[in-house]
Amino acid sequence: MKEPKRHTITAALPYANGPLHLGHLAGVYIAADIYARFLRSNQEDVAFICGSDEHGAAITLRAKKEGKSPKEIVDLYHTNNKEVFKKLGISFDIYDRTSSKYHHKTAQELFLELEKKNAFVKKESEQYFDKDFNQFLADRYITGECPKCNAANAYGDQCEKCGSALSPTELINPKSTLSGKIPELRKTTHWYLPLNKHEGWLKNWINTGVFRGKQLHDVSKWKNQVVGQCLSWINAGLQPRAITRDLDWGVKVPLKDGEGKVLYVWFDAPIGYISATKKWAEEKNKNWEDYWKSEDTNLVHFLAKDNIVFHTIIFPAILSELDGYILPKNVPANEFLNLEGQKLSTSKNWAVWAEDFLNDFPNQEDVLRYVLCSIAPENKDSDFSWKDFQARNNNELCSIFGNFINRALVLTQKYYAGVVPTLGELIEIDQEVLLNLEEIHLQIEKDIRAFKFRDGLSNAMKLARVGNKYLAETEPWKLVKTNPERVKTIMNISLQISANLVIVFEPFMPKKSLELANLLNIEIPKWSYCGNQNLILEGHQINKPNILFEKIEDEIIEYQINKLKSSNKNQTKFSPMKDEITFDEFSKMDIRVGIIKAAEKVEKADKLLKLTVDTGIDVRTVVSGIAEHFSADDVVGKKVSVLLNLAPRKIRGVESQGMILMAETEDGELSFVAPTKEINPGNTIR
Ligand code: B3M
Ligand code: ZN
Repeated sequence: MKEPKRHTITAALPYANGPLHLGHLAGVYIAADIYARFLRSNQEDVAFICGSDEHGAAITLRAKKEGKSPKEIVDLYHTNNKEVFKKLGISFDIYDRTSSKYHHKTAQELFLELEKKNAFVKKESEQYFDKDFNQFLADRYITGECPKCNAANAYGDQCEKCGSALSPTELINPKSTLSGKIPELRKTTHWYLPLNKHEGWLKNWINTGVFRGKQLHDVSKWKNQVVGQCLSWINAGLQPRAITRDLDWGVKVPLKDGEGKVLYVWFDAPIGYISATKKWAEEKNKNWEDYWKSEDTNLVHFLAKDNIVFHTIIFPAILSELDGYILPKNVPANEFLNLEGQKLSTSKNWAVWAEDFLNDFPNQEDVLRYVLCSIAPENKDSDFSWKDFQARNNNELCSIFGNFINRALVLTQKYYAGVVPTLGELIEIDQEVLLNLEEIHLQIEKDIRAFKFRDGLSNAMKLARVGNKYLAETEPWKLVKTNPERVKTIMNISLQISANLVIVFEPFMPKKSLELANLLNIEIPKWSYCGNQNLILEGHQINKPNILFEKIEDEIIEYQINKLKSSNKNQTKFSPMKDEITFDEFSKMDIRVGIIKAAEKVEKADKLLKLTVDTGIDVRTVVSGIAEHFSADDVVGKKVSVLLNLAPRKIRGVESQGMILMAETEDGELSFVAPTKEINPGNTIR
């Protein structure tokens, strides 16, 4: 297969229902941007497409919560998110929006084209309806008990606790989120995409890359988890999927009998890629069809794992029914980014918001890009922590990359007033370094083309390391008096490495790359110059040195950690409330004040203490898992609360008769629970 030189790169359209956080960036946008930037640097033809997804329940729910209209919500977040992407250097060719007239028109045209081709089936079904609000309920407007894990408050389309995909009628005890009442089932008619009919070719295409007899892509280049997810959907059997909804916010169904209905958000949103491309092409005087209908165009969708099925099954099914459209060449979906060891959650405010980062760390966007790419959840979930962020900045960007550049620039300034010295005779160490220069960039290119951006970045960093080590080993500052010719060669080579770093870092850290190019007084060279040993000519004047990266102090990091913890809406800090019990159930427990008379460690059990407890009515043995917090001596004489009527249990061969109640902090510290005034053992606690 010949590699095409034209690329349509899409990044999932973020819902315009809230601000962007680090999870979005690490999951989708940084990876997509690196890919797009690399290809542009390699002078390939790129359309990098994104925009706001402005339909669906995500938007209307948010509007309702804030007492605003959906339009007000999408206007606000569309503008904000667009700005944030720009500040982060995400180089979309167009950042469009799906509420635009242009998109509505495109989506309606494609719907009609499909309708004409009989790509849909129309079906009547029963759906939940809220009588008080006189409307059908979108999946997200219905909550109830999850039939799979029994969590309360699962949504009509998904349980957030166990991740199962659901349909509203599966929920146990469904409730309308509008009126809070039990919704009723009513008949309604919708257009369905009969995915069952597409099952065969989809399965074959995903397994082999072959569609209509043509080898479209190399399956071995798809991520395992993406193929795995697709196949598990397909193997479970594809069902017809409704692509219209009874709603008034969205793209209207352009048919008489479609009144009061709109296109399902997951039908119109991917079409948003197409309408955005059309609009961009119009503005740039290009032919949009080159980007969607030409077989030598690479269509690549970047997104997070919860969007895989829409881009590998539903959208391809739609594309396959339309005239001449290509299918995605790859869908390099990422997994999720966690935050400080916990699942990111916008509702619980357990998130680092991109806008906050930009305000708190001015001019350090690229540090964020660097860190998020280094830890990107490419093949499994990964974790962002502030301490790691600091360490990567201080120990990698400052101590290696920054240190090398600074030495190269300062010494050139000092010895030659900033004029690039002549390259003299090369010795082994020079040749080795120059060889590295050539090899590393080829590796980076390979990594990026394989969507292994973490590896690519780590190899770019390797080049900085090579430079840093080269200067540390050759020690030009020691040779300058004794062997000035040798120093010229060393400095020339160091500057060639620096110029190469401009190129290889451009996709990853575009602003730093530009800053470095400015320091070297060069334009950012195209990728094809990578590996070149004569990027900066002898006699060229470079600019005054300036620090490229600054250390981040502990206080700054502490501040961020505290900010995160204090804005967190607690839910994640404490275990969730247990299921309700009756008073009778509670009063079955016999809890009393007791006093610990003696204590000893349980043999071969680090956590256990064997306590002798005077309960007022008897003296008994209780085994307690507190040995990591208290020594035997600490606890003798302590007043405690004891659950007396807990069935005896053998713990490590010792029979425990009851349980000592302990309070536990979120950091796992333990404290006895005891009366605050003198109360004798045997008295009850209720
Ligand atoms: N709006 C993003 C999400 O699920 C969704 C992507 C649409 S891409 C066509 O958060
Ligand atoms: Zn569940």
